[in-house]
Amino acid sequence: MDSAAAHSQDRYPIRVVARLTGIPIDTLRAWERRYGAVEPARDDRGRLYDDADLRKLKLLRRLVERGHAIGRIAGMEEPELGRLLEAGLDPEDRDGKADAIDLTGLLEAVDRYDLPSVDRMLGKLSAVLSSREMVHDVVLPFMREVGRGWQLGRFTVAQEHMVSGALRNLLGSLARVQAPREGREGIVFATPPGERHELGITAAGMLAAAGGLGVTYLGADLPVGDVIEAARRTGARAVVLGLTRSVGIPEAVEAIRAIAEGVPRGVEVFVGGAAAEAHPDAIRQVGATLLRSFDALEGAYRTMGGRF
Ligand code: B12
Repeated sequence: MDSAAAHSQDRYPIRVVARLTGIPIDTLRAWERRYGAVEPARDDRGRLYDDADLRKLKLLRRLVERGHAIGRIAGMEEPELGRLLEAGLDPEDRDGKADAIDLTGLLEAVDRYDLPSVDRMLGKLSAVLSSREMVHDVVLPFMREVGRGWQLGRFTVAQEHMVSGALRNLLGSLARVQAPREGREGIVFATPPGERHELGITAAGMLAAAGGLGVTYLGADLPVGDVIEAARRTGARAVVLGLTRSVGIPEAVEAIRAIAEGVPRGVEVFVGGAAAEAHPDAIRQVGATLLRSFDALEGAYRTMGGRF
């Protein structure tokens, strides 16, 4: 038997397919169950995929990264998927814009402190939406609703923390599935000392992952030296900071100055969030770049090789 024929007999269990395609096991199962993306053979130990399945899954993954909805493309054959990939994606054609996603189920699960359901619903949505749609159409509106609920007394701080944790998990899985492609450097995400509003940088990290950029997510309220050290040790291309609270602005601006001065030459420091928007001159004077919106953030990511 020649080696091509031998290879065509190869069969891979789901954990190997997850590793080879970069698609998490839960997502693979969801793509199969709901959309019949592939129909692997089975033996008594579970699913067995062949090379054609692998090729199709890799194509699907790349198309989803570029903004196609899995529900629309899962049924296509390999040549059609290949043509779609070559054609690129007209942003106007992106799915998911027309229908607002109903967040009622998610918010009710938060009401019940039902973290497994929150995780499950977010997981299901991320299986069918592109990562970018996930951020714009689910995560940001969900964050806003939870924020509003907290202010109105519907949710406690504990419920808000529960949601923050679930979103950090989601960021982790997006960063894993959208592993950076060659030539694209990483970005460090943090908030300066004293700033505990983290959700803006969580969303910013998700968008970076969606664009195929590397994500080093440090979280909120970090010592300046730690941010600089992380940027240095990871060879980061940029640092993205969030600034929401308008209390303690002089200290926060000093922290941003120290980060901008302390990171290796060429590493750009971006700052977004309500308090940053309210102090554009201060941000500029300390050598950082203000991002007024997530669109501006995506523009910055594009200059670093991010694809949307
Ligand atoms: C959730 C929340 C918290 C949570 C934060 C949890 C977490 N893990 O992040 C907790 C409970 C910790 C918290 C604590 C406090 N909070 Co609070 N909090 C909020 C709340 C309800 C939502 C904020 C949020 O994350 N929204 C989701 C994000 C994505 O939306 P956003 O903040 O509107 O940001 C938009 C843009 O600015 C942009 N953006 C934001 N960040 C970034 C980053 C980048 C890079 C980019 C590009 C864009 C961007 O994205 C959004 C676009 O839609 C707001 C009120 C509100 N409804 O906004 C108050 C609010 C921000 N908090 C406030 C206050 C006062 C506090 C406390 C002092 C309360 C207290 N007494 O303890 C502490 C301070 C803690 C600290 N030291 O930082 C005030 C701030 C007032 C001010 N101007 O300073 C607010 C506005 C409430 C209010 N009206 O009084 N808070």
